[in-house]
Amino acid sequence: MMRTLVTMLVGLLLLYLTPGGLCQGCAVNEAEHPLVRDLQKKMIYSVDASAPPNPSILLSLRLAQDHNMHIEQDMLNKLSQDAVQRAVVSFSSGQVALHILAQQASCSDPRRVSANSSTINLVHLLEQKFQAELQNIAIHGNPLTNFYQLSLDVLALCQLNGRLSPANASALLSPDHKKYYLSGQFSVDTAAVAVLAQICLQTRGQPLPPKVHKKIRQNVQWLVDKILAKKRRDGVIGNIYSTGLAMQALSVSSSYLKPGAWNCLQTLHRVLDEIPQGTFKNPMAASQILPSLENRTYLDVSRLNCSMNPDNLPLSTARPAPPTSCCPPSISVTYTVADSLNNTFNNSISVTVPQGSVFFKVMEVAQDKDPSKFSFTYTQSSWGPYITSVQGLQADNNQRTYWQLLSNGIPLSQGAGDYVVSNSERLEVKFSVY
Ligand code: B12
Repeated sequence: MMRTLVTMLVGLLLLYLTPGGLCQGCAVNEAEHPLVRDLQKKMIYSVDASAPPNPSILLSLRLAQDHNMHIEQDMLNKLSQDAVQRAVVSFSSGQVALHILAQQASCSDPRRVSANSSTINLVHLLEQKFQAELQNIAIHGNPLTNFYQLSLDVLALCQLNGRLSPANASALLSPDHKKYYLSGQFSVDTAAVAVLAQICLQTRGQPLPPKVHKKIRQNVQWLVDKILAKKRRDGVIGNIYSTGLAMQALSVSSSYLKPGAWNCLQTLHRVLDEIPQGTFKNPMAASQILPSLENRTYLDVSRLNCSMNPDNLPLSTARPAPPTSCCPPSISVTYTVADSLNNTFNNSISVTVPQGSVFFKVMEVAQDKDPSKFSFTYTQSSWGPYITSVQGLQADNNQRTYWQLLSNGIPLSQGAGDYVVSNSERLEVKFSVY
């Protein structure tokens, strides 16, 4: 009896002390693993050769258990080419950070990325872009991008021992409404990356001065508590698209969690249930969920041993054809565009589209019908088309304005290129502040 009790206590203690602590064993089991392989394959097949290569995809493939070394090498070459050609002028700081993590995860030196007889030092470039972000905060009060990207920057500079003062980084990522709230909602994604970045600061390099150590502990505790407050009963944290990053954050900060505060396996199973429903069909969504299914985090990129990877993910040469349904019936939706900040316009139209159409299609049909009211522009981003203007009214980062997508008055958790509309739905694109 006594011996059983002692064994149980020792077991619990070990569980608590091991890295990943509360989340030990929180990875898919053998029976569930085909779901992960499926996600990996879909992600690889959905890579669009005409779009810029996406570092988040290679990063997540590198963190997986199974590998297709040929595909990963090909992606790495394309990323290197893109970086030497465009990084200096066209990449945001967060894009440089993701490229650094993808290179590091591929055991390639981000300080010497070579392609087409040019070489670029991405760590040096990130140091410069990070300074430009800080300067923009000093002048305009907002970063050039956002605090999600600033957190990625700190994470990448920390992992690569780049020029970064932990004292300044901890002040930058301190609790603040403006940093961690978007449109009045706590951004779990931003908080999760900020946790990863600060756990990196705590565990890498020189020991921190006690004051900085304390500050980082307070920051992480605040972020972890806020993330946990966004945990829903079914295990989702924030929404399904922030859950993967939240899982990474919580699994590296187990010493900040009270026992029983989070049931990692419940969250994992909730995520697994969503895979067959196509919830992660957007390759970005897949890339952000994959590491947490394998109980891996972005902090593991420096620990990967590339020569030990099995080359065990064969892909058929023919891509699976996208499902086609002939001649779907038509559905009708109401579509509104409104400037809710200056109240300069508020126009509605009824639009008929084939069943199964996405929001973007509705916008195109409305634009064709009445361009003076429904014209719009977009940029192609890693998540798909990002709406930048309607009726010539442009979103502006320095003013914190954007075009918000809503359905029946509720903000969507997917973009215009992914959200499938339903009959009689009231869709809206609304000029808003975040
Ligand atoms: C910051 C942010 C925003 C900012 C972007 C402006 C800014 N200041 O940077 C604001 C608040 C405006 C915003 C808006 C939206 N966002 Co947002 N956003 C993010 C966040 C936290 C970080 C993005 C980032 O910087 N990535 C790093 C850089 C290096 O990558 P990037 O691809 O170059 O980043 C750009 C694009 O991602 C783009 N962007 C941001 N959000 C979205 C959403 C979509 C659908 C698209 C196509 C592009 C896009 O802006 C980034 C900066 O230029 C992510 C979180 C995450 N997990 O990725 C959510 C996230 C990408 N957003 C999301 C959503 C749903 C939206 C909205 C559709 C919400 C809405 N109902 O209107 C809108 C986009 C509408 C439109 N106009 O097309 C979801 C996407 C999920 C999905 N399956 O598609 C995410 C994952 C958050 C979540 N967990 O729900 N977003």
